[in-house]
Amino acid sequence: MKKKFLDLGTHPLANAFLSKKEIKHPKREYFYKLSVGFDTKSYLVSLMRTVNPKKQYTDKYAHRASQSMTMKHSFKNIANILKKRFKPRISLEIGSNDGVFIQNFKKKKIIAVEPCANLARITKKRGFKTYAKFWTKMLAKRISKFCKKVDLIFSANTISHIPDYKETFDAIDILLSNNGVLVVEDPYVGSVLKLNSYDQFYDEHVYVFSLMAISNIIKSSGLRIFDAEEISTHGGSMRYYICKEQSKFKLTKRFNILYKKEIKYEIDKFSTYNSFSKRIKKSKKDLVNLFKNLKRKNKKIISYGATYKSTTVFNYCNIGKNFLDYVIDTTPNKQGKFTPGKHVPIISPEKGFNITVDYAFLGAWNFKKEIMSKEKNFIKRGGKFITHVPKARII
Ligand code: DWN
Repeated sequence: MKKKFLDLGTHPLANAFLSKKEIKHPKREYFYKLSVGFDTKSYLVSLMRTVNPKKQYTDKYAHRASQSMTMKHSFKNIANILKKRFKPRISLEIGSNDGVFIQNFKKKKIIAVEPCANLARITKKRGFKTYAKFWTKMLAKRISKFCKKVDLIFSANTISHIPDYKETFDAIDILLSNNGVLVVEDPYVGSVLKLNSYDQFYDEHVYVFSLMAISNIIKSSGLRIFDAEEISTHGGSMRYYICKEQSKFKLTKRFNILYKKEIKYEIDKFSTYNSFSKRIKKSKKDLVNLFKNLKRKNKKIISYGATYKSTTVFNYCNIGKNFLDYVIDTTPNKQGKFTPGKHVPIISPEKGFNITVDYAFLGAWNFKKEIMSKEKNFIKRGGKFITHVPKARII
C-alpha cells in the first residue's frame, strides 16, 4: 500500500524553462501536485501521481549530460570498467542524452535509445545507431531483429524516470543475453535521506530507488541484483548490477554490505520517511530565513546552475525574483530563458557571474567540488555560496 509522506505543493515541470514569448502567457504554464509516497510492500519511494512522459521528453529537452566535467569523467570511467569486466559483444544505452556515455564505445559496438528527438539527432549525427523512441517491449523486439541479444545494457538517470517499470524490465529481459548484465545508476534514496535532498523529487524522478525496492520490483521480470556500489554523482547515486534469474553471476560481498546498511537505516520502514518529511519542513523555513536576512542587508543573490532540482527548491520555498536577481548556467539552450514557475531570468556565467554578486545559491550542489574549484576567485574576493543540503547554510 502506498502511503504519502511528503507534500511539496504545486509545481511546474522541472524542465519547462520558458522563452521570452512564453513568459507573456503565464496562464498557459502547466502545474501539478508534487507529493511523494512509500509502498509498504515493495519499499518503493515514488511520486503519488505522475505526468505524461510525452509532456516531459520532447524535442526541446533541456538537460545536456556533457555540461559537467564530473559526469564526463564518471561515464568514461564506468564505460571502461564495464568493457573490461563484462567484455560485451554489443551494448545498448537506455537514455543516451547527448552521447556522453556511448562516446566511450566503438560505434559498431553500441546502440543508443533516446526519446528526445533533439538529443537523438546529436548522437545520430555523430554516427551512433540511435532509436529516438521510448524504451518499451515493442522497441526491444524491434532491436532484437537487428542484433538478436545484447550483453550489456547501461542506463543512468533514466529508469527512475519511467512510470511503467514492469514494461521497462520486461523489455530488458527480452533483449538481454542469458549471461548479459544490466547496469542502472540513479539517485539513491539513502543519500536523499542523509542529505535531506528533497529536490531530487520532481516530475521526471518518478522513483527514487533503494536496493530493497529494486530487488522487489524486478523479480516479476525474471531479473535479480547481484552487485551494487554507491557513487557520488548527482548528489549520491547507487549503481545496480542486474542479471537474469538463471544467470551465472553470484551475489557480491559489497552487495551484502550495502543491503545490511539499508536494514540498519530502516529503509523499509514508513517512520523513516515521516521523520525525513519533518526535516524538510524545517529546511524550507531555514532557507527562506537565510535569504530574508541577506536581503535585509541588501545583498545580491543569484543561483548557480539552472537545475531541475532547483525548480523544486524554488517552487516549494517560494524563492524567485523576491530573492534572486538571476540564475547563471553554462547550457546555451537554457540561457535567455526563464526558470519554471518562478520565471527568474537565466543568463550565461560570462554575463552574470561578476563582482556585483555577493551570494550564489548552489542550484547545482551535486557539482559543489567542481564548482568551488572553478570559482576560487569568487571565494577569494569574499563571495559566498549558499546550500540547502544537508542543512540551509552559507558555505
Ligand atoms: O536526472 C536528471 C539529471 C541527470 O539531469 C534529469 N532528470 C534532469 C537533470 O537534472 P538537473 O538539471 O538537476 O541536473 P544537473 O546535471 O545537476 O544540472 C546541472 C546544471 O548546472 C546544468 O544545466 C549545467 C549547469 N552547470 C553550470 O552552469 N556550471 C553545471 C556545472 C558543473 C557548472 O559549473
